Amino acid sequence: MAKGSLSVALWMAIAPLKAKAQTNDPPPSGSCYVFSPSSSSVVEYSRRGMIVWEITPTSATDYDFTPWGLEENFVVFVGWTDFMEGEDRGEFGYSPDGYSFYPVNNPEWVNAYRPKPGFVGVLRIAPILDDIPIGIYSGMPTYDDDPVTGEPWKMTIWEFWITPCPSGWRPRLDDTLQFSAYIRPTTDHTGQSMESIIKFFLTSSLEPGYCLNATRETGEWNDTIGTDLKFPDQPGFEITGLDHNIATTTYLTTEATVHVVCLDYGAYGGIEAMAYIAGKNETARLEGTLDVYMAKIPVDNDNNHIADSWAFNYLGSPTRDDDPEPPARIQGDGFSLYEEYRGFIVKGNWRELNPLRKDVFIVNLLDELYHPGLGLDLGYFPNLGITVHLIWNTEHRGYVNFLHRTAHILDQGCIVLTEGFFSEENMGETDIDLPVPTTCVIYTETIRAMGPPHFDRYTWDKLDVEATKSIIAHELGHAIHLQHHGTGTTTNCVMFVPQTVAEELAWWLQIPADYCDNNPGCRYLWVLRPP
Ligand SMILES: [Ca+2]
Ligand SMILES: [Ca+2]
Ligand SMILES: [Ca+2]
Ligand SMILES: [Zn+2]
Ligand SMILES: [Zn+2]
Repeated sequence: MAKGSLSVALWMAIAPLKAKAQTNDPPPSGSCYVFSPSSSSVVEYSRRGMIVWEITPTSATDYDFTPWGLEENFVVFVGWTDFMEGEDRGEFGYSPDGYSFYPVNNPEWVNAYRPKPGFVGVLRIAPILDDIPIGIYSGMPTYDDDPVTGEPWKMTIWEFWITPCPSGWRPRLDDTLQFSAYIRPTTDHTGQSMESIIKFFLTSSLEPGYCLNATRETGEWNDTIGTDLKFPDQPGFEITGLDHNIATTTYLTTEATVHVVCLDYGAYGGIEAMAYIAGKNETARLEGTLDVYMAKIPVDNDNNHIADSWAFNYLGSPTRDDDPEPPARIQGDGFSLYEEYRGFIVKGNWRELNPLRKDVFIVNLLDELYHPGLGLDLGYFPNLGITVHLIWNTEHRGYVNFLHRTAHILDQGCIVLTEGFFSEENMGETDIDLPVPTTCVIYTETIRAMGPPHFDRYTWDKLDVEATKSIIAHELGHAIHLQHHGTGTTTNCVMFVPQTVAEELAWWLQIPADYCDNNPGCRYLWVLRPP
């Protein structure tokens, strides 16, 4: 009985204490600090990245009642939480050095936290604590508290980014682009707004004019003398810089969208954004990257100043000039890859060229000014298959790519085809050849005077037109380095020159309407540029 009464007495002694413990005990308490592996100070603000955070628990305590009074219990870590769920949840583990990271089974071994690389926001990290319900000094059982979540460490994982240039965009005169910069989260872990002045900076190419043969000089901010990318005046921004290259928000904000105007068909450059975040000036990352701090305009990952979306960007070097078609003695047409991309104004409309095809520029005064409607066109010259761009006389300065700067390899001349009326000696005359500016003069009155049946310098016989077309092809042939050939060579060629009266009669009976394929083979002997 004595033994039993002792038990009862003990039970009597514990029971009220236990009841009291249930109402008055503090739960286990504890927290943690978060350190950056690269510094010895705790972290409150950090930029998004692949960082392993070091966690150091604070001392954790619990007090519960034993028959000898309030007494400390041991507290253990039974887990960790970042208060996130599913996909967003980071990992707790062990890191010996702050960089490598290992998962662990025992929450007591945790000293590191690895967030999801994309996480941006207010981060909270806390241990989950439980007591060992035995008094440290007495060894007596105590109230067994439920596990509790400790006081979380709070910090702000921020990011500041700028949106990219649309990937399919290529530069065009007066196009407008939009770029947005964002600071996130908008409110930090202390409840303060993350807003800042946001400043955008443009860097830009400085091509003269807006393509290789045209400019707009108005004295206005958007003429095409200066840089090729500029900030127009726009609400919400102060625009500064000699080249309109700085745009500063006029108010504090966590996001801003700025407009950029393109003033050149070959424009290239980039845009950066800066803001004051957590006590420092910071540069925006390109959206979706960790190590790019500029949005290129246009998208140009191979750095050839040509939009990667351009069909011929794959040809690579901006100075490349080896247009293969149609075949000739020397490949290329004198226009670099970048120049073919930047393009020309042709009769008032912009066009880009094809770097796989040889291009030539001609002003055809003979047909368009002197003899419209006669069907002279370019005579039989188109048979060579060269891509001809017929421009106005105002669209060249002798040279056609005269407004050049980037990736220029050659000043390429324009051919002017014009009327000379009458000459005692020639039906046509060409002063020099490309790439020098070249004039081809056709003496149509001389041709008409020689052509049957009327032999009249003021009337156009059918044969006069055919002969003129042949002479046009002959002179344009000279302009691209073709030479005469005579007796013993292919006679049915526009470059064939009769040496005898018989050959001359034969010429008028069958006026050559093409270039020869062999002997000597004028079709392949021309060149548009020096080697
Ligand atoms: Ca490119
Ligand atoms: Ca070319
Ligand atoms: Ca070409
Ligand atoms: Zn000749
Ligand atoms: Zn020939």
